[in-house]
Amino acid sequence: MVAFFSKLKEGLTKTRNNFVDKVNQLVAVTRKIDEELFEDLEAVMLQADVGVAATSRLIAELRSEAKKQGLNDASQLKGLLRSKMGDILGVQAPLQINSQGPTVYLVVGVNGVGKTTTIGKLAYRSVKEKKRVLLAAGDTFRAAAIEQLEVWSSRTGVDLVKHQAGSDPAAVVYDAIQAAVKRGVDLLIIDTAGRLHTKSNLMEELRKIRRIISREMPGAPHEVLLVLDATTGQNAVRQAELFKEATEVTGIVLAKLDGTAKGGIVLAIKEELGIPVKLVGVGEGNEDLRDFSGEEFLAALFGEEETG
Ligand SMILES: Nc1nc2c(ncn2[C@@H]2O[C@H](COP(=O)(O)OP(=O)(O)OP(=O)(O)O)[C@@H](O)[C@H]2O)c(=O)[nH]1
Ligand SMILES: [Mg+2]
Repeated sequence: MVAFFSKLKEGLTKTRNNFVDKVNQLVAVTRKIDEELFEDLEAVMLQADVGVAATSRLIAELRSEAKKQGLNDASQLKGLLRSKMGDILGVQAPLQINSQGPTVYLVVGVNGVGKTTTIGKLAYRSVKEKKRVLLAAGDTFRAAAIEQLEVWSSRTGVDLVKHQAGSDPAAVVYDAIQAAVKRGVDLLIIDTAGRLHTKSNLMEELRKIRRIISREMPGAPHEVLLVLDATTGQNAVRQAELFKEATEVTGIVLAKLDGTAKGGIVLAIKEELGIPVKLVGVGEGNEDLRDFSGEEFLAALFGEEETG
């Protein structure tokens, strides 16, 4: 537990320098709360990838709250900002679980964002929770992709459904669903090839995969998890928009939160897309994945101690 928080805190150092430290500097040198201060705060948030929508909302709320509470010392704005950020991030959104049979998660995203690694870490965690897990190598595009999932499968001791490289991913998914039901597993996690959100034929393939899952198991997939790379900033929001159009994305996995200067993206995603961030990744190790908690994120970002 402590290890994860330390990693998150350490990983958000660049975002802290780029965001929280600048806010601190602003409120320290400016004693008075005035328009110029709000403009400066706005600029800091925008360049920290908080995004236009979340930034506008935060500034408007700071402005009206400062007035309402009759604040006049700029240093009082910092606590207010943290609490308003907490309101945007909201309460934790747990992963959906199917109590009637196997739970199915479909994992999607652009190339290299961390899909396969997320699946490996999720498999590791689920095995630790005594769940029976099955993986599906739905990325048939490259032989190396299947091998990479095989490594995770043997590392975590879970079975893998795979076909040859170059085969139809929909056929792998079909087999995997049958196997999941027949073997009575608790969780089936389906990997998919990285695809550019702008390539419509690849997005159509995703729709096909999803149709097959729902046809073979009504109610599934129970989560469509879109993995985003936290180091990409605003482009991640655009990716999410297009994936959301192509297929119902139910949750975001924000990978690579270790070492990003653009951690403000968490706020942009929540405010602009309304899709909950469900998991965060802070590295390539087994234990480097956790359910997203807005409170934990803010504590790490603001450089506080673990809350508990
Ligand atoms: N630092 C860090 N690296 C990560 C994290 N997640 C994944 N990676 C690394 O990012 C690279 C890509 O990860 P993959 O899991 O292969 O990404 P992918 O989305 O499956 O990639 P494609 O299948 O090629 O589209 C690998 O080198 C991973 O080890 C993370 O949370 N933190
Ligand atoms: Mg992959």
